[in-house]
Amino acid sequence: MPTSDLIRDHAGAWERATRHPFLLAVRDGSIRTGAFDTWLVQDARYVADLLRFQARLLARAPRPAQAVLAAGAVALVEELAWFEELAGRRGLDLDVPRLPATAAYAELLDRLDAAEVPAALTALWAIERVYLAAWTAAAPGAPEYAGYVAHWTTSGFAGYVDGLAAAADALGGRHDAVVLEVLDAETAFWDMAMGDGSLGAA
Ligand code: HMH
Repeated sequence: MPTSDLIRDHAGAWERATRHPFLLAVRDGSIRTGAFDTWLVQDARYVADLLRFQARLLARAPRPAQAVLAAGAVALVEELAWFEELAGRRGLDLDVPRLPATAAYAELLDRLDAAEVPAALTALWAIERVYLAAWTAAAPGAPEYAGYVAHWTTSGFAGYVDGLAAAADALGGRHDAVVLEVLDAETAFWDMAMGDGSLGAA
């Protein structure tokens, strides 16, 4: 299967994006509140960008890929509502500019928007597969973060990722270059959160 080959053949890039110090610090509780909040606010921006990309991909997807992409788009809308609720609870302003890694990732999504459907769908699979693996590496998480970690490691989410893999594999091709770009963008996103304490340290 092309998607499983992409995990096997790029193990180092997957490792960098999923065993990141940010995630290990969420697991052991040493993450600064400011770093976590920076990540959360930037991820809310990112999910809005991802929804736009995914809706466009749905519009041009072949018939068998429609159901999984449509369900995923609904889940992203729900994720945005969840971020709004979290931001209210944590006293965070979501209306902030994108930091450089978020802007660079948005630019990558724009390029994927112009890519052929098999490459774009494989990239979307990588986006979600790496995210599931990343939060799984943080599990169960320190007590104050366990709820977040659980939210991003549900069996429903894992099933969605499997559905994307099946849809991508059905279209064929390997698409190594876009997958490696996604993995680098993910690593840079975690780096960004750890590098910015501007929202206030714990
Ligand atoms: C940075 N990658 C990032 N954020 C997310 N929410 C996902 C992937 C999955 O939706």
